[in-house]
Amino acid sequence: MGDVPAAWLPALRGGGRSVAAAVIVVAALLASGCSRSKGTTGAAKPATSEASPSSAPAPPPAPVTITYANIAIDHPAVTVPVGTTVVWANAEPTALPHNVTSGTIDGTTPHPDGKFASAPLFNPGEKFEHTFTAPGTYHYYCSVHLAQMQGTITVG
Ligand SMILES: [Cu+2]
Repeated sequence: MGDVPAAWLPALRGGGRSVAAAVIVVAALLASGCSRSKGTTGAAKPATSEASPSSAPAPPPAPVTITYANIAIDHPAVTVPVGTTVVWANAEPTALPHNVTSGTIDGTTPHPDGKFASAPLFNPGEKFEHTFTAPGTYHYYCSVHLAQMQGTITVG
C-alpha cells in the first residue's frame, strides 16, 4: 500500500478499522477490476467474429467453355444466364491461332461491333474469356476463318 492521505488519518486513528478495511477492499476491487476488464475484452473477440451475414450473395453462374478445334466451334450457339463468364479455348492440335471478335459477317464482310474481342490471335492452349452482364444476343466470329467460325451467345 502507498501512503494514506493525511485527511484520512483522523478516521484511521479513531479506531476506524472498518474504514481502513474499506479502503483496502476498494483498492483491491480497482486493481482486480482493471485486470478483469482486459480479460473480458480479449474474450469478447471470438464472439463478434462468430456473427455471420444472414443472407450471402448468390454465387455467379458456372463458366461455360467454347472450344476452337479443327477450325470449328464445338458449340456455335449457346444460351447462358446473365453473369456467366464464357471461356473460349484454342484446342487446336497444331500451331493454329484464332481469335474471338464480337460482331456479324455479311457474306464475307465482317462487321465487328466492339462489344468484346480477344487478342488479335491466340494460340493453341491459350484462352480468352468474357463475362456477359446484360441480357441479349451476342454474335462473334474468328476473323481468320470467317466462313468456318461464327457463333452466337444468347444471354438471359
Ligand atoms: Cu480461327
